[in-house]
Amino acid sequence: MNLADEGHDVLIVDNLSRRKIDIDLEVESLTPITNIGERLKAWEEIGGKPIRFEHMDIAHEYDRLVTMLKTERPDAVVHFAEQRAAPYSMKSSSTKRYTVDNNVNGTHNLLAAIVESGLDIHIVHLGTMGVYGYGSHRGATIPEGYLKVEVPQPDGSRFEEEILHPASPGSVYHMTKTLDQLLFLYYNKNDQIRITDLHQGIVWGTNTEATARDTRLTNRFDYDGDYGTVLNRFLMQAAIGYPLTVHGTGGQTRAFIHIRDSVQCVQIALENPPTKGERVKIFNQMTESHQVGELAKKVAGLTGAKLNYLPNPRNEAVENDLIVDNRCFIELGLKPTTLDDGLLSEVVDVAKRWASRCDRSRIPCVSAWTTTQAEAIKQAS
Ligand code: USQ
Repeated sequence: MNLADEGHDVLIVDNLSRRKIDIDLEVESLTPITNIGERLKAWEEIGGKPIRFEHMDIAHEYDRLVTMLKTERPDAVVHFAEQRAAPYSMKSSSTKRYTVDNNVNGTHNLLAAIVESGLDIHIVHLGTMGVYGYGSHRGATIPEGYLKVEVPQPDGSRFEEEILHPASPGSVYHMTKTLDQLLFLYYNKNDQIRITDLHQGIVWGTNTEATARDTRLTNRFDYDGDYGTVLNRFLMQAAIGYPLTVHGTGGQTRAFIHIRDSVQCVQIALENPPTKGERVKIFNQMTESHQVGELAKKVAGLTGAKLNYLPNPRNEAVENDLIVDNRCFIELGLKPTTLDDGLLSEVVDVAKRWASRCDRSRIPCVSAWTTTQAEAIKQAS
């Protein structure tokens, strides 16, 4: 919607898999989500530039994808077509295999299709901060994708080189995004495909300026243990009087970005494409870092919610540091929306409005990373 507002001709290509996963998991977004046809109609009714829609599974309908690219001849493809939840990806061998099949195939099909089309199409891909991992970086700043290293030579001299930052995924989902990075590296080197990879942090907030224009355009608000992300979950839990579900000690530090900024970043990335032959551009799409336990305390302070420290279902460091370089977006004009009591309260208000739609039994995170974590969750319940 933001891109249509900017005057772009937008075609959505989607297999609507997220809606099917809702049916499988027997849980729905806290906010009611209208079907795609109704959403597009609502957008036009309120004066939005028409957006078209094509139902397609890019991971498995390769020939249709090539034909579509040749017909549409887009300047850019914004690639969001991936299963995006870490807990869902760790639920069972079936969800692990689905996540790898969908995410890796989808990305590779898109790259191969662009080469086959012969067109110069810029890919803007939604990657993740999780590719860098959440171990100790020993106080070092995480660079935007590339790490400067010194390589020792046999004669004792050294040369400097920039390599892709070592990958350290913390879930099968995050692993697929590290695999995407290698696919991009290769196709950029071999075929000079122009690519921007957005290493996004955890999104919080519910509405953007465009989605707030009509209730039929409301965003998803995932609160369940598989798809809900941490800050929105805490805010929603506070809204319904459910003790905040802090995993472990809450010492995990993560990168965050408000949904409005996320939308803004995609636009900035599209407006500043790499040149032909330039290496993959990597932007750290985050505005601030916070410790999960500190966030819980902040939400508790704001709302009076209670904290509940739970056995961590994830196999992750108890505590980590996270200093991130995000100069690329700031230099290109991003004005960060940082954690602000008003915006936090806005999420609580949205959650309160739809509280009756909440299934409290779906709040706990029960997807365990290993049998050790599964055992700990069982013991505690
Ligand atoms: N956590 C809690 N309590 C909860 C939920 C989560 O303490 O109720 C903790 C988790 O154990 C973890 C941290 O909060 O340490 C973040 O969890 P999350 O579910 O908010 O985020 P994550 O699984 O890392 O994934 C989300 C998105 C993913 C995106 C990623 C960006 O689902 O698509 O790539 O954030 S990042 O985390 O920067 O890699």
